[in-house]
Amino acid sequence: MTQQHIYQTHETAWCPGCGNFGILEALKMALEGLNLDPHDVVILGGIGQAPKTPQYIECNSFCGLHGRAVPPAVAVKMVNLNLKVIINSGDGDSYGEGGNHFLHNIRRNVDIAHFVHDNQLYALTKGQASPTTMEGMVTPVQVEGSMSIPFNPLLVALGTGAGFVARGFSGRPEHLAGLMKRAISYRGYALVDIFQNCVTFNKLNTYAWYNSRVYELDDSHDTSDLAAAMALASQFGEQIPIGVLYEKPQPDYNSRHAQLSSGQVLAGRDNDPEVVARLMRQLV
Ligand SMILES: Cc1ncc(C[n+]2csc(CCOP(=O)(O)OP(=O)(O)O)c2C)c(N)n1
Ligand SMILES: [Mg+2]
Repeated sequence: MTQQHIYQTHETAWCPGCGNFGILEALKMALEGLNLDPHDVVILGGIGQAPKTPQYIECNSFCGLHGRAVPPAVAVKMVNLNLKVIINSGDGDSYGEGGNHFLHNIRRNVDIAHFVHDNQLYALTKGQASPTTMEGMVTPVQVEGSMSIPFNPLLVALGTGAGFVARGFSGRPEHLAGLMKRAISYRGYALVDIFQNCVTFNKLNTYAWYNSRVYELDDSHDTSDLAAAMALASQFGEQIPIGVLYEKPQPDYNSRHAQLSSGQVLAGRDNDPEVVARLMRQLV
């Protein structure tokens, strides 16, 4: 049985004014809008301020190691195909330490919605540069300004074959909830990179900075057009598009896998405690 307003949220350790609040609100709206029972949802994160999200909304949750949100998410989906698997994690967690998992899970196309809270730095560890930090931005560690070329997650995802790529903004929670609903409903890996202001450490990409630049894509954008999506993903200046850039149905991992496609998943198997006990005895 499902009903509205069933997702309880908890007191957070985030700073007043943090963009994470808008993302949490959008997530709750999306889950309730899709009428998903908390029992059927798993939210995972790694380590960081953003990856605390799974702890603040009541459903199944798991927080792993820094950069390691994707592997347990893949595992959860594989043992129980009936669960909706969602990652809420940071830009550092997803594209830096977890960059390798990000790339290769796009190729595997496991059915996961990945919501990246992109505040363009490492907030939990006090503001060092992340892969998406803008060139020249001064941080407590990059005292002469970040010298690396920023990572473009949308372009990388499109270039690696992702079937669903979107961008949102924490300051537009209703718009963001719409993107999240589409990403959760998409069958396969779905990336939503979410601009998120960090009031404490990012004095460059502020709420006002994002708010004056983002514009919402309308129906005139053909979301099946990869070249158009790539052109939009490259726009990062005075104007930055938000919305679904690209959506293309393609077979997900489970439907291509011999056992998983026939529904033979671990969660559905009988558990013989005697077999488990025998295995345990061999290990001790
Ligand atoms: C292997 C490893 N490397 C580094 C750290 C330290 N660390 C914890 S969170 C974090 C950065 C988090 O940044 P991000 O993922 O962008 O999340 P945010 O705090 O910005 O929301 C770092 C470097 C760690 N815990 N483990
Ligand atoms: Mg971050």
